[in-house]
Amino acid sequence: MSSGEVKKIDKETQKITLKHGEIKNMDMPGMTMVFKVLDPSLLDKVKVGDKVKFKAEKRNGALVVTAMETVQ
Ligand SMILES: [Cu+2]
Repeated sequence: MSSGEVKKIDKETQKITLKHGEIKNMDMPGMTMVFKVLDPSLLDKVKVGDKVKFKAEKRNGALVVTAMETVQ
């Protein structure tokens, strides 16, 4: 899991903007970027400003969040 902070949620397009730390499985440094979500219900569990842990994968050329949970 990688850590991040929710910056924006777009339920219509099923996308989330995360300010994330290093994502080791994708060899990516920290940055703010937009991800698709695998399951739109993931977006119902978080709100802007939440700190989250998430798993991201490349699927059909897009970066997709496949799991996400808030952390205290
Ligand atoms: Cu990134």
